[in-house]
Amino acid sequence: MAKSILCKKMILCVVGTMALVAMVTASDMNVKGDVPDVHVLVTRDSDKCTRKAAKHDILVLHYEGFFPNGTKFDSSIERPGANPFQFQLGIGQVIQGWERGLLDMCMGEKRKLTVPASLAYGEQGSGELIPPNTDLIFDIDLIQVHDGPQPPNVFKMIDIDSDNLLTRDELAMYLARQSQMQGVPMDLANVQNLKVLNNIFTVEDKDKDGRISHEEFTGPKHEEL
Ligand SMILES: *[C@@H]1O[C@H](CO)[C@@H](O)[C@H](O)[C@H]1NC(C)=O
Ligand SMILES: [Ca+2]
Ligand SMILES: [Ca+2]
Repeated sequence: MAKSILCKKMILCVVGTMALVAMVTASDMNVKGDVPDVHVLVTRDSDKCTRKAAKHDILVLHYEGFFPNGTKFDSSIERPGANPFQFQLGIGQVIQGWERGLLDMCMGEKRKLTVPASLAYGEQGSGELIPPNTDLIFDIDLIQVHDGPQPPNVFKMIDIDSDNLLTRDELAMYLARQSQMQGVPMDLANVQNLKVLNNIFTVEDKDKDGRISHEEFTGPKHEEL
């Protein structure tokens, strides 16, 4: 995971829940007409579909990623050891294009996902590898699907005063606690966390009232309050 393009920005990935925020610019699951969505093409049907990928499942898969011009930028197969990539669906560990495009996929199925930049790495791109505003194409071979753990209720963890709204202060404190647990030096943490905080509010506070409601929050939470 750590070596994967899908989780390149380590600090953000460790923060986990918030990784999605740094990686996507549009994460509204209620797709509106004008928001480009991921395009899914099934390139091989599963022989017998015993299990379909659902939220919170652990997925084990091989993938190859391409730019629209055909250049391959990443491949789980070509890495040393060729270990398949493993992650939990539905908790922001991967780009939104995957979160959406892998839902209901059968074990043994192959898909080609065409992911608009807004559901991949957005205007920021990712490191040296993914330029800003780049659509990405992925060939996915889903090897295994199994039950994942119930993720922690991160919303509750952030919402210290339990009013079901996340303020900037509450989120800042949460990020500071996370950095401290990971032993990130304070100077560095302060700078990084401010960026993360701003990103999160830009993306998650959809009605721009300065607070993130339970409904707005796309990180791990339980559906019931
Ligand atoms: C293909 O597209 C990528 C991303 O836009 C770019 O970085 C790369 O230089 C392109 N390669 C060729 C051969 O055009
Ligand atoms: Ca609160
Ligand atoms: Ca809000």
